[in-house]
Amino acid sequence: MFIRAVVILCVVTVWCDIIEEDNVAVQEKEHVPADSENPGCGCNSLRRDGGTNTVKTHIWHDQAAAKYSKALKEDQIDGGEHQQISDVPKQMVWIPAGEFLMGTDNPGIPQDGEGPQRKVHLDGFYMDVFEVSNLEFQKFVNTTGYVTEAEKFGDSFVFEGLLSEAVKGQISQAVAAAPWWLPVRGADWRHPEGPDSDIVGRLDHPVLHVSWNDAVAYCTWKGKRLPTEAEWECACRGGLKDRIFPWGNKLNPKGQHYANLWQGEFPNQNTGEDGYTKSAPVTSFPVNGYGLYNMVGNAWEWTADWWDIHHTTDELHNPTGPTMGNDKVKKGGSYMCHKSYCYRYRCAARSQNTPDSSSSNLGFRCVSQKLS
Ligand SMILES: *[C@@H]1O[C@H](CO)[C@@H](O)[C@H](O)[C@H]1NC(C)=O
Ligand SMILES: [Ca+2]
Ligand SMILES: [Ca+2]
Repeated sequence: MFIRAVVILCVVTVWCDIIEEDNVAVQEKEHVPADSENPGCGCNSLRRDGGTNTVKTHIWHDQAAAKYSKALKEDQIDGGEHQQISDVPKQMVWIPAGEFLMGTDNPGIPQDGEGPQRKVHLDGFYMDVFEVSNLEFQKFVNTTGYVTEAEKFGDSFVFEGLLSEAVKGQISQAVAAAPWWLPVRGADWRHPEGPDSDIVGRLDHPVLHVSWNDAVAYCTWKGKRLPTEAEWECACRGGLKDRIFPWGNKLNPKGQHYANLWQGEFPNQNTGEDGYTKSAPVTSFPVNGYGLYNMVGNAWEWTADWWDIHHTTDELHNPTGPTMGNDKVKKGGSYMCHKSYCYRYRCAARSQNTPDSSSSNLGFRCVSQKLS
């Protein structure tokens, strides 16, 4: 999957940390909840019954990749819609090659393996400016007939607060560690809050209820791939060095909201002070230094890497994470994240799910070495 075509598009090397904030040297003095206070959002406990056979997953993923690569090639010959790359430049931005500091020595959630901070070198790459939207995913499904894993399994995890009483009444099983997550029959990307919901009026919102395998199939079809965790985090930092958020160290500079998060008391009260109590259009909120939207908040984003909490401090070049594992790394947090429960809307923060998992706050975006 990780074909790294060496494309020397950028002769001058621009370092990831080239942009420095002048006067934000002091780390933000915010209350960081102790581990005991921070049971987590439970969004890492969402896994399908019977766990995951990673070997099987690999085969599935390779097949999917082959299938959609083929579709892409055929489409190129036919001059298919997604090959109209005239609108691609504004959909992707170039993240320049360079080095950056990955992770943090001041972890918000140490047990997630946010530290230690380590120097990582990356080749340049293009990244989708937006989370993949329902509209983009609909184009993919319309063209290929792709069926997501949530549709195959017949269910997906939905945050209880989003469900109608009718749907809630039919569900008995919940996630032990996080009772606000309910497995909902008929929940999928077209029905984000279960069978009585739809995406009408939300085509510009991030596609949700997509598994890691689904995300890989989509990116492959687009001639792209999922970002490695290192690429995602470098992009999240937007050229800033050693900052908490994509825009700096203050959560709400000048009282403004920079991301779609949770305000109020989780999980019972969401005031929607930032304008949204669930997902927001992928075009919402200010961009970071690289011109990327919603790197933290809105939808969690899958990365290519397997999950592990132990990291070497050796300087690495284009790290791709562990060679195997049970869970894939997701980054950025979501509209459900609140400091009291899920202080994961930080570039160094991370969480994990099995590659077949899907939920009402998990999406993705793709990267590529070149634009075509
Ligand atoms: C996908 O197909 C449906 C049903 O034909 C149609 O309503 C929708 O507009 C199509 N979406 C895209 C993005 O082409
Ligand atoms: Ca919100
Ligand atoms: Ca996001």
